[in-house]
Amino acid sequence: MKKLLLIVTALGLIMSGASIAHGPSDKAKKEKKAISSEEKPFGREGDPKNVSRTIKVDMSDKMRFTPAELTIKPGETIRFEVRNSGATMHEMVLGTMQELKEHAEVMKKHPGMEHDEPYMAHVAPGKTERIVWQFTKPGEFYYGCLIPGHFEAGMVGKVVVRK
Ligand SMILES: [Cu+2]
Repeated sequence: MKKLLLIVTALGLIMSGASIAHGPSDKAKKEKKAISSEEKPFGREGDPKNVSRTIKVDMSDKMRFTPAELTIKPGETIRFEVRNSGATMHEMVLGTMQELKEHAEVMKKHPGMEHDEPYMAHVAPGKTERIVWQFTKPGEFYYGCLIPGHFEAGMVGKVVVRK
């Protein structure tokens, strides 16, 4: 009798768990995570299921990215594992040189500005964040840290996309 009660209780738990999993909050979460189809000059948000390779990038208080130059084939989806080995905040923002320069100007005027896009990672000291990006077209693109003063100090790297 005691055993049966346990089974019934366990079943109840499983069923309530299942109903939570299909609730609206879960659906909303999934929608938020949907991969953006927006095509930028330097590519588009990548699907984590189609990652071609992982590239580790380190950011330091010397205002440098390591590595500072990458060669990628058109169509490759890259998972960037972006580590901040410094003691201050850094970020990796992908873009064209013009976009990064414009963005850096905006950041200077609004240092506390909050922004989040699939082509950027804000990384706290000692932490690692990820970007999954597909480079769809050949060209020369860049990644910069747009925290005021960092880009100007040379915190920028180059991505060459070519066959
Ligand atoms: Cu920085």
